[in-house]
Amino acid sequence: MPSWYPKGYFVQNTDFDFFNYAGLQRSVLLYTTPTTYIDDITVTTGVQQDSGLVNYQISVKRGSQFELEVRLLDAENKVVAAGTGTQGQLKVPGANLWWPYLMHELPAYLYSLEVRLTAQTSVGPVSDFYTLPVGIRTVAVTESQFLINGKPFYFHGVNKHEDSDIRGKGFDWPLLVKDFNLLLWLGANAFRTSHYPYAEEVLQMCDRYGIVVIDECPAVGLVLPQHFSNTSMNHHMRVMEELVRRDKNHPAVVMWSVANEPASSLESAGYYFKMVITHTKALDPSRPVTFVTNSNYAADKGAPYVDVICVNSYYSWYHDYGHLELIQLQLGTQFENWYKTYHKPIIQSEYGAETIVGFHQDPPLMFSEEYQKALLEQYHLGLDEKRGKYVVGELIWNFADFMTNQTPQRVLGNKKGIFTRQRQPKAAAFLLRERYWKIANETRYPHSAAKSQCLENSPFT
Ligand code: GCB
Repeated sequence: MPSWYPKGYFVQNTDFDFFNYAGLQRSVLLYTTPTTYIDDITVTTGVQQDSGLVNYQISVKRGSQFELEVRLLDAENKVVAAGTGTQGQLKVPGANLWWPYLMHELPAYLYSLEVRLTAQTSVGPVSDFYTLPVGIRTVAVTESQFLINGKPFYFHGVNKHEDSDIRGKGFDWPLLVKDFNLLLWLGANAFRTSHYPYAEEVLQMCDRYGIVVIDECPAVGLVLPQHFSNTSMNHHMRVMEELVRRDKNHPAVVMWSVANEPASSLESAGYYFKMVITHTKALDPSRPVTFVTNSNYAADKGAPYVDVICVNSYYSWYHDYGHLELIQLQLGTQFENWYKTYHKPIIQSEYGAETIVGFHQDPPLMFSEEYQKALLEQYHLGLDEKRGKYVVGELIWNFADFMTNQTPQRVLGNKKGIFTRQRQPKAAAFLLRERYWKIANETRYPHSAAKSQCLENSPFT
């Protein structure tokens, strides 16, 4: 420590652009179990002709003398299929599928899987019971499409953070309901859990409202060669095991993201991502896997292993300041380079501009609301060129302004939100709203007014 710091002086350094809150951020629940108990349930779903398939696997702890009864109930609480034992397949003729927001009515259709255990133990007979919401849907990726229930799906949504005034990162139901209200208002059908797993209640809301999730693990800031060591890789795999174990049964989760903006052009990143991605696919063969890159397409060593290319770029923000006229060319080149190299669907997983609410400037200058709007407009023109070809999504950075460390680059936090930290709209929110509803109308309900249809059905209006 240089001599201009007091002896023993310590400051924690973080290598990411959000605030490193401390303390308990979520509820802590204590629970008891019977001697023999249901430890875990894994559900995967499929569709065969007009029947839904629900495959279940149940793990029971501390007992060998037990019976399991499994029942699937529809939204009216009617039993539609039943089974026994630790694994099996339930068939639901004429199943109601789980669809993303705007592709079907709200709320999204959920069945309930009831698992009832009875066991003989040394202390006598015991029983255990668990109910799991189940959405029947399929996810698949082709060379140029992301399919949900066999239909091309276009992610039009946001990146978020668990962050707000007063509460910081602490879980807060009213805030969550407000955020969902805004997502539905916006016509957003998806978000990425940048840059860590969110509270389970968030995913439960996504299941209910059909908000599709790219579920990201906390691997943000893998930027130094030593971050790609075997120790780090093994730890990363354990983290993916925890994430998959926790979130595997959420129909809303359609893809795992194993990292955000790692130094994936380093030689060692190739082996590292091959191993982490292969491991994640083995844990959950039912979902595609990605990581979010900002490396050059020709240098990225991890991209060969992902199912979908998720690419971040900040044209006319972190370079070519003010030169909005370059965006379309640069974005088009970015997409073409990635696609010709990998022939995989692409999501623009971040783009945006820092904007201080209430700053106005004509002609648009950086940090003004007009600049954010103009930058988005240029991106949208570039995205529209490739949408329907092989670009399968766009996620704005960021849903709302959020707190960061203090640095000369940040004015009271990161201000790239389309909403303020208090969830008030900037001008860009209205622009994005028009766009998302337009995309929804074009692609989902070509003959009807999705906007009024969906707003009428919204539980929040
Ligand atoms: C990024 C990061 C995100 C930052 C954002 C920004 O690429 O993934 O964590 O907050 O850029 O605003 O610079």
